Amino acid sequence: MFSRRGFLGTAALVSASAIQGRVQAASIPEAPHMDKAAMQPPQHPISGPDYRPVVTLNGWTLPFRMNGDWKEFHLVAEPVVREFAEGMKVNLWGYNGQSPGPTIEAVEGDKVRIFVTNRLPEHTTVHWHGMIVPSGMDGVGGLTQPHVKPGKTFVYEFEMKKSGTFMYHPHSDEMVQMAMGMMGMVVVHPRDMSFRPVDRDFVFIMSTYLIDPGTYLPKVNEMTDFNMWTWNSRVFPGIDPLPVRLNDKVRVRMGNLSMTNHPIHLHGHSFAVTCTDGGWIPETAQYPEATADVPVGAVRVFDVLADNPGDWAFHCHKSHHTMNAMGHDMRNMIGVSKKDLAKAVGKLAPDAMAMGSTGMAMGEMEMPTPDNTLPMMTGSGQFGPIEMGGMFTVMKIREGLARDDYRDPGPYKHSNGTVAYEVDAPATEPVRPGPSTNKPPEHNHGGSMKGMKM
Ligand SMILES: [Cu+2]
Repeated sequence: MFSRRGFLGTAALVSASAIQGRVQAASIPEAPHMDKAAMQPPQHPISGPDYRPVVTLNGWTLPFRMNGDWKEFHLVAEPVVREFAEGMKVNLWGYNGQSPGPTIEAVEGDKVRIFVTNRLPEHTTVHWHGMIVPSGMDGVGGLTQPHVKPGKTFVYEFEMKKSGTFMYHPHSDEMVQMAMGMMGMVVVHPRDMSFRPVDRDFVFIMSTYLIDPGTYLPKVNEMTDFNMWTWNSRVFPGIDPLPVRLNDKVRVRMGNLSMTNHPIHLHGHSFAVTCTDGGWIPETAQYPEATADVPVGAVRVFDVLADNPGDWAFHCHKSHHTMNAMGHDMRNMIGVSKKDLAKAVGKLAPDAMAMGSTGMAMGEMEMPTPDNTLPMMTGSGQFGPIEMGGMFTVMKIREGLARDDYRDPGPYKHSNGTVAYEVDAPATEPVRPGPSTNKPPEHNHGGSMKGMKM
């Protein structure tokens, strides 16, 4: 039964622990900063239960410090310059020097204290997508907390209730701040290390931007018509490959905070989606796939046994998403002869290029582009131009890689007789039915109109 004495006792206890929390929080840990857009080595735990750490494509894991039994992290929201690939830098907003922000890694049951300092010109918050936190720690500006004003630091404190793969992003001027690249991933390892262990664990987040060729700033009001399709704010050939040792069990964790879904396809293997931002999928509910669609505002994680050595394309299957800034209003000119047109245009504009009458393969063409703009399709492999951009990279499965070795092993050495090859003989014309048997019937519009009842 409710008693006044009991109530007072509880209230006193609560405020004592709240005050204690505030005292501890008074000392803000230093904020690590990253100046590179290259995959940093996995960060093995400095205390607490052991786990196999993730690596973030073109990214890093946020170091933490222990304070009593709390893991303390410090995120700094700030303007950053992010290189999308060599030859293109973009002014974004992010965390601790990069966009996306660093991956936050912890273990189920951990108590975490995450300091967020705002060095943006406007207010912000951080929302913990998919995580089970107290309502007041959910980071929805105005609804669950005041917005964090420029120059201020807020603290989020909660327990990592469940393991899995989650995301963080602002819930404060959300459209602008996410369109400027403010996001990151949270990986919570199971406390029981025997739960679905893997040998390699990769993580990345997908975001999209509209950046006019020759400019440096995304157009944040765009909702559908983007031209830069990124994994961790990188595009091919700037996206790190995924080096994997033959027969490794591999986990790939993919978040999507863009405005459309991305069907992500891995060549040469089948896999199962094992986890979403809602939690682990029971084995009885998994099924084999070669493409995993990652919906908007969601996480999909797949586990794959890398038992097929080689260089395996790994990419979004929307073909426009494996292109860089492209002219979407270009006409399809396949089959149109543009020889005369090109001559006429060439006199007026010597830099103009008539293209597309036999397709748009442009791997071997040199095309003038404005500064700070990547070719629409680019990159090369051991056999020639790859003609990709955007959300494309390669899983490189090799024998004998060392456990924590994530360096690019170079192109795959195919064994004799296992590469598609050219046949040195003319191809015979296929037998097609002759014109007499292919004559349109009389009543058809393609035939004579004579005798038709109008
Ligand atoms: Cu896509």
